[in-house]
Amino acid sequence: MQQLHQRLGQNTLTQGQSFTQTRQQLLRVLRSQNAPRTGTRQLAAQGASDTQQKYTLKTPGGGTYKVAAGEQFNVATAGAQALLRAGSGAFVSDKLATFKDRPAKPIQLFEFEGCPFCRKVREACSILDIDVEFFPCPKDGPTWRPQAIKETGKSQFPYMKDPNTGRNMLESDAIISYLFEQYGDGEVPIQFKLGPLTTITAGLAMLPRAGKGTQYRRSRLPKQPLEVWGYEASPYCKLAREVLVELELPHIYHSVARNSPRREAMTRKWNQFQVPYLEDPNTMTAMFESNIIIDYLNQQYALP
Ligand SMILES: N[C@@H](CCC(=O)N[C@@H](CS)C(=O)NCC(=O)O)C(=O)O
Repeated sequence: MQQLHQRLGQNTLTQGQSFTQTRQQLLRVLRSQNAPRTGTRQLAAQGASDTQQKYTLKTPGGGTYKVAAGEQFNVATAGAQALLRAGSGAFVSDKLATFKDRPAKPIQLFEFEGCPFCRKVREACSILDIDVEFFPCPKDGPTWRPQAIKETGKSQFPYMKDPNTGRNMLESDAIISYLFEQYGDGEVPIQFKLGPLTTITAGLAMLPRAGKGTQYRRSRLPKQPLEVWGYEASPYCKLAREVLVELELPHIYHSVARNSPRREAMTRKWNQFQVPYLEDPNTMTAMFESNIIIDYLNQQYALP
């Protein structure tokens, strides 16, 4: 939007102006300049130019729900996890519109994919529709795991830090309560309140993937965190995240579960919605498709 204003040589974007007001104003300016009639769809495409100008898209995407050749087993086992957790983390909260406080900065999580306690917290973040900066702590990982242990004095995960409030916490249930208190309406959804059943289902959910996303593989770290769009219940996102974790790659995870209002902004990037989607600001490469993302991460960051 800002870019469009600059292109028009105007500075009409005033503080407090809604997107709709701004869009209508832009449409008026474009029309008054005898520009061809520009609809919402075209404006959305112009908004996408920011990502499209910066990043080279490695894959066109467009393969929503298609399973890549040879990936049937991986997708089925990753999907079984979501079933065992009854789809928790597939949808944002139906009360999302009433949640007032959104975190200005992503919360930070030190955790690993194969940990059931960590999974519960990731589900909560998808439901709350909040971004997370992940510092993966696979077993034997030489970077973030020792940092977390140094800060907490314990080898225990998940470990959460909220740069918005300064709160640092261990214990998944305490973290989930805090997150719903701070960024929800204070009410923790039922699937997190079933005591041992919550832990057992989260634990069982890990079994089909047989420890994937748990053990460190030698890697070189990127200068800047990678950026990923996805949500916890998606099997395709899970497969990509397993590799991010095994290679200890710090990444900002933009949660876009079903019904997330933030899907619109993601769609504007390349005029389509599909997750997982990766942007690597270190190589200025962007890509869709879990198997392409996995190959890219291994080629770019895994060491022999
Ligand atoms: N009560 C804790 C349990 C956390 C826990 O046991 N996490 C395991 C991983 S699933 C752990 O930290 N293991 C030690 C390690 O990985 O070094 C919670 O709910 O957060």
